[in-house]
Amino acid sequence: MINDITEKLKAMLSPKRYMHSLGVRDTAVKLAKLYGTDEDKAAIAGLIHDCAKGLSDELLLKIAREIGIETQGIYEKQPELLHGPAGTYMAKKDFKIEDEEILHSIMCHTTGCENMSLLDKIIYIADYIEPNRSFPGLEELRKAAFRDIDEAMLLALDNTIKHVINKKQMIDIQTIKARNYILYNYF
Ligand code: DGI
Ligand code: FE
Ligand code: FE
Ligand code: FE
Repeated sequence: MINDITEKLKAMLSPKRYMHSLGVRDTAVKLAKLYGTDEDKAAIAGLIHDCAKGLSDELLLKIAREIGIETQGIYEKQPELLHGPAGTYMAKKDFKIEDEEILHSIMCHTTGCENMSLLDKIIYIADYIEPNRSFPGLEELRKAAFRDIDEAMLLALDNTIKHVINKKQMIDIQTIKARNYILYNYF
């Protein structure tokens, strides 16, 4: 099954995005092993998380409305924030994924959300630190990821929020909820 998924993704994504997906898969499996959660789920979620990355803004908005997301506001301006939820929709429809934990981790991989599961955190962090990534502060985040996943979550969310502020973009409510959830429960 995972071979079919991999082949299909390779055909759908740009070579760079495909390599990123393999990186997220491998990093997610390492983190799953370390923190003791299902490695197969981590592999599948890591592999497919960006399956909706190639969709047009129009299609992202259309799918979002179809699954009941209010698109007025931030998503009109930044439809790319919807590639997680749209990815969940495609994972069900095109990749026949039914596992709710996998689907949820794809849904919230860009912003995070409240009550993130261990698998959600693993996919969020693996997406951030996989070997093809490079940005200032990455090494610190990589170390944190293998020491304390919640510390890594806070670092990653803070980094994203700073980045979004510097670009004068809106902060997604889910990003705020994710950060408050981590701070409230783990610090
Ligand atoms: O799809 P990837 O590039 O692998 O990574 P991703 O799905 O984590 O998306 C990262 C992008 O999402 C990054 O450019 C910052 C953006 N992002 C995350 N949270 C927010 C945000 N952008 C805005 N405007 N607001 C947010 O709250
Ligand atoms: Fe993504
Ligand atoms: Fe991410
Ligand atoms: Fe990604």
